[in-house]
Amino acid sequence: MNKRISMLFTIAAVAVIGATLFGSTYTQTQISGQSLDTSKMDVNVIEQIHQMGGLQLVMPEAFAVTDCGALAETGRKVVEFNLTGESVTLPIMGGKTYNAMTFSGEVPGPTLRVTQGDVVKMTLTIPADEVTGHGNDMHASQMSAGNFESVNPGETSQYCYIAESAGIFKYHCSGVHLIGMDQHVLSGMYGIAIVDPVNGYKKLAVEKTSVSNGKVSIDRQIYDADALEFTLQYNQLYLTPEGNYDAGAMFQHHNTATVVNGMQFGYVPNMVHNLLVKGDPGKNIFVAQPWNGLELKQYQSQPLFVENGQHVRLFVENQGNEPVFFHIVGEILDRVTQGNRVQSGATETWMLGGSQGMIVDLVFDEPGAYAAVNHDYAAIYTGAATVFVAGDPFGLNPRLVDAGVIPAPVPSYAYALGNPSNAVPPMGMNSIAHPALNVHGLYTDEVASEKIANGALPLWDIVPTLPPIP
Ligand SMILES: [Cu+2]
Repeated sequence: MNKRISMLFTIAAVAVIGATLFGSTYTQTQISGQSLDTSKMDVNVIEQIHQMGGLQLVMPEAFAVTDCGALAETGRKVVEFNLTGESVTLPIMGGKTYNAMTFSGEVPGPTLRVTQGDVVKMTLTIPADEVTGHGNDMHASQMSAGNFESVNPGETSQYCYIAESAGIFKYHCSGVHLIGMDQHVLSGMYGIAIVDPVNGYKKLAVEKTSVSNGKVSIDRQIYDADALEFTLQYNQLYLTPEGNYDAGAMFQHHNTATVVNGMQFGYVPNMVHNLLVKGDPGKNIFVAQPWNGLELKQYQSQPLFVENGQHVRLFVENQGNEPVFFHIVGEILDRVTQGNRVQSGATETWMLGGSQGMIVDLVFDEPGAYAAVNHDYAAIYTGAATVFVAGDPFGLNPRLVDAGVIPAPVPSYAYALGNPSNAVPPMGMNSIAHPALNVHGLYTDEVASEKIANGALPLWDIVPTLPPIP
């Protein structure tokens, strides 16, 4: 049986099962897909259709066209997105490791960033020594599932699509003949595509109030569309004590960890921040600091640094099986966008179901440390707490200047320590460049070396060379 026929057989089988289960809902004609009975149709309507030139089956362009050659000649920008499928061993909290499956050695996989209307040329390569086949389904595409085929070790596969809709979209391991998609995705084979709106992002309006002669009035503050951007991807791990995927735990929704960008508590302070703030690397300034120590290299936790009064844009995706109740302790989400439609403003919490994303725009007004959480206590305590530090809440500027770490006071610690490389998406049309990036993320040493070659700071090498902080 060839591939296409076997797929049609599968669809027919599903239809028959559906008909059996739902009895009267399906007629035999619907199941077998036989011709319309025109004798029962309105004759005038048929005549009208005839006069209009007849019915024609029209498919949206992005759905119909997957021919990379044809799409390359449409005059659209073609963006190549190359991934490899690799099983690797990566650390988990508590000093253990687990058997991860990755796109290109990273969890989450590399972030794709394009502009609405671009052609994405997606190429998946599976190394010959990889233990299993993999696939790739990008939710930013609109193509028949038949295009997402399993790619075997030693093979390369490609598909093309037009990114027609703006927003944040999941991609994940998936293939028509791929068994164990749940294992692959929940072991790390997921990522996002950001599709910037063709006309750019909108300015951000934040409502404040002012008082004059005892009367309160609205004082609307407008921020430019350009923003400092981060990505936060939520997921769970379902592991046996040996670090293998536990399907039984998954089916019972008994996760063993909640991860943000692949790690539990990956964005909290570490010993360097302890030293800066408390003068002692051993005195923790956050309740849980599991990735604490220069020897952890790229896995050492790193907070996210922003300026006060700065437009911040977060691309948030729920990659997992459990809902995410996204909330930032001490802040209000100034704007929530899904697709490119604004869903809410001035919101305390916004919920994401599985495989759902959003863009959160906000401004941190006051200096301080703010925890972005999944406001489900089980998720918070198992890893879904991410620390943003806005401005200079610890008064470190004079000490950092005295030590020669920075030449003059800075509006955020990112100027001294950088922001974690795996939380920062590629630059888009309204991105503010981060002052610096540090090498941080759940990825292999090979990937870490690539990040260093591209200018990200290996803090584990740099920090010991800094003059002592007075
Ligand atoms: Cu896979």
